[in-house]
Amino acid sequence: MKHNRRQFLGDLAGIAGLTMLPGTLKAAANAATKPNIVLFLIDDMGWGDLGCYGNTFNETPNIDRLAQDGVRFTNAYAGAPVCSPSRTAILTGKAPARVHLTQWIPGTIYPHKKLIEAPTPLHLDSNIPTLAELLKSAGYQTAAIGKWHLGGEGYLPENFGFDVNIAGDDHGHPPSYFGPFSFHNLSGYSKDDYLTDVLTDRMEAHICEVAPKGPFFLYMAEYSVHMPLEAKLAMIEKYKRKNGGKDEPDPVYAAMIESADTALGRLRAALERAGVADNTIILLTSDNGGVGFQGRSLHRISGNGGLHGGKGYLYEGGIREPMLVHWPGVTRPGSLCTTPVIGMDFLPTLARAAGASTIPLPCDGMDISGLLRGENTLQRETLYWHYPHYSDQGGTPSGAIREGDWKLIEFFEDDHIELYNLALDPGEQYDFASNFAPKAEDLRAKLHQWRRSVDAVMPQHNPDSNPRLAELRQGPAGCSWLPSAACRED
Ligand SMILES: [Ca+2]
Repeated sequence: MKHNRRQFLGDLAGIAGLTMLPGTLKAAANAATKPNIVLFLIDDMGWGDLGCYGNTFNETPNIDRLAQDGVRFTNAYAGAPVCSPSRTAILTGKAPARVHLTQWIPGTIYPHKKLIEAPTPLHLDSNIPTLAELLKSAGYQTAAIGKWHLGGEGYLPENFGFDVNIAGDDHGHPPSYFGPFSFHNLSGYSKDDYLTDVLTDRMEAHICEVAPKGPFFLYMAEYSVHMPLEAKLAMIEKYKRKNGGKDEPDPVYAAMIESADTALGRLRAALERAGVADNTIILLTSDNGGVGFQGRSLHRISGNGGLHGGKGYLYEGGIREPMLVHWPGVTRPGSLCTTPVIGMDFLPTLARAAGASTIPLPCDGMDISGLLRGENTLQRETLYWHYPHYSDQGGTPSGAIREGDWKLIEFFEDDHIELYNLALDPGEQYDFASNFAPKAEDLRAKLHQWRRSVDAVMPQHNPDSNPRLAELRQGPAGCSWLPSAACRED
């Protein structure tokens, strides 16, 4: 197999484009020096939804304090514009295109769109080593709390290297944020219990249990702030008063973000109480851009900080993410990093921090610990995305490349391209494809070459294409014709 787990465990390989990790092999011998690692993932949160990213309505004091204590990235990207492939990028260090998991699981079928989408697997490939397995082999206690969305029975977090799994299964979102709940290893509770708070309770108990025993890796994957929009009433009322009763900014969305912020605050307090705050890396980000408009909603949910598009698009609003890293003794308080980074970078970076002896190859990410130290040493010219799918938010099959300040998006339905300069035009309002045709063609050629190199699967011509029926959707097995909220799991 190309990505054999056993091979990986015995393999002495380097990080893609880099070499081995000499110092960290020695550090591996001394577990006491290993930092704890918390990957705090908020679902579907837009680039501009946090106070530290310029939002003046949402209240995020704890996340803002994390930014003050660590480094804030302004050009951090998700590996994909929707959940499952973005999480694949984070947990495997591989581009979603390479492992052919490019759509949220299980996806939606559009029988009459212009293109037939690339096939979507129903779970992450068991042969692909994960960050959890890597850290476990480096002596870490591993836990996943919250959303998984990379498969159901047989493909749960415990099947991919996590010792503990609380609430992680095939749910792409909760049926409701209020109890009773029916997740894997999290059920019961009452209608007065709010999911974000319940997960935080479990997180606190978990930290209390594992912190004294040795290094730990916690994949804290909030279900919030994904649909359905549901928050605690008192908090909603606070934001309604704040915006004078208007629909925008959305008071429920703001309340959901505040609950996620409170969870981050409680995480840091729990680390303090356990005496490990000074030896714990916290990396906070989201898996894809915020939802602009959902269903028949006439008001905007996330503005994505003024970026174009949102979840389900390869425009910046769909893939550029808030990202904060606090690594005591490494990151400089209140620092800023403008270098582009991407979800696949987390695995090699955190593996190196943990003193892992091997990095499974091929790896599409790079170790960004130099950037965390404030050194602009990353040798990387290009970032790539491949989304051969239709999204429920309106995105169409497309691919993208960023090189320096230039970004090209190729739309597969008609092969047209759009070229943007993100330094001059971060909102992607001015398409320069015809003005800078040689540049556009150069980037298109690089994008095609990259797709060949990772064996990316392309969508195909649809003989049943019918513009009049194009919006008809068919759910996966068990679902009837959409729209049906019960079938929407992205
Ligand atoms: Ca998501």
